Amino acid sequence: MYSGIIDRYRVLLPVSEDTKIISLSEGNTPLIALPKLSATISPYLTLFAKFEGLNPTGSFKDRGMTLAVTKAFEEGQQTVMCASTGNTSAAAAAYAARAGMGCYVLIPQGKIALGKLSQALVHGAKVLAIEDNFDKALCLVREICADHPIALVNSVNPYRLEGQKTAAFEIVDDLGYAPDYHALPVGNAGNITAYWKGYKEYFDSGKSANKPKMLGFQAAGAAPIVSGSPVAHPETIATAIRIGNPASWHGANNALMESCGHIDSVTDSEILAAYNMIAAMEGLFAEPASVAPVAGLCKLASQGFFTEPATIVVTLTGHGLKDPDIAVSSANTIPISLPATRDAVLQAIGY
Ligand code: AN7
Repeated sequence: MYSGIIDRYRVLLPVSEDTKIISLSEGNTPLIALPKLSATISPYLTLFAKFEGLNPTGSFKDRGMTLAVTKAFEEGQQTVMCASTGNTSAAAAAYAARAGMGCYVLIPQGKIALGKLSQALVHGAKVLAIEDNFDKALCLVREICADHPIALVNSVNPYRLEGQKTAAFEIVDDLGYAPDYHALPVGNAGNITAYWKGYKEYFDSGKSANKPKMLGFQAAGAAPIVSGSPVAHPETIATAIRIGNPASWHGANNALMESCGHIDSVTDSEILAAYNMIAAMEGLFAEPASVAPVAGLCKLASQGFFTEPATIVVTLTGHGLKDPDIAVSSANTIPISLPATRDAVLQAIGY
């Protein structure tokens, strides 16, 4: 039994035998078959969800954060800092607490989901809400960390991507091969860069015989890579990917080009439809940004993109509980208030 991704993939990661690992037993997330969704989207497709919402802080960020905080601790740093649309701040706060380090997070005021904010607060991070967006927050954090003794733990820190690549290893280890396509949401573009690195490393070392084509999906109001230029005022209900100038833009383009992949955008209403569809049809609750690739596959299938049988893994990057406001406001139903009687309950359920 392994305790976390560094323990499991130690030889493929930049750690030594003496490295003290800061872990919350992240990783080893399930690959869940999506038979009903597959049949609904296209007769050609066999879909699996890599449910990263089941990591300790509820998102894929834990994979990168265990390594970034482990290395910061090893280097003698006492404090970490990040800009975040929410999930990075939750992970940074949790792993910093685990390490006994301080943590500062810069977030766009009013634009992070309640679950994520509560995590940063409960783990004791100092939360600074700026009157601007994520892109500005990241600029500020990069400047400050460059000339202060604070470790930057955004995905511009290469250890973050090294940790995140382990999700690709797990998929190949579970399936026995790489899928034909791998679909995921794109915000700052670190994850698509990291997955591609992971798939390539497994291929190059002979652990898989093939590599997937990478499919990235941005929200239509925050789609700089799709349009080819930065978005000054990104907007989407999927606040996790409300990013106008991705730090790993080059990495994403490289992954798309090398894998012969494709990047596309989906509207907020397409995202909400996918959010409710996967929850109702397959019992999986993922936050809005996470289902952008589900919406994207619906869009591509309806355009005739898939013309032969294909296995596709979709990363569900964050748990639905992260954003309870969206869940309640977008649900097709509301709680029914009743008197506390047997008759009232029976009547309400139609007997
Ligand atoms: C659920 O937390 O950028 O393309 O600051 O939380 O690697 O940025 C979050 C991003 C997808 C996009 N899904 O991944 C942050 C942050 C969820 C996310 C993404 C994020 P990247």
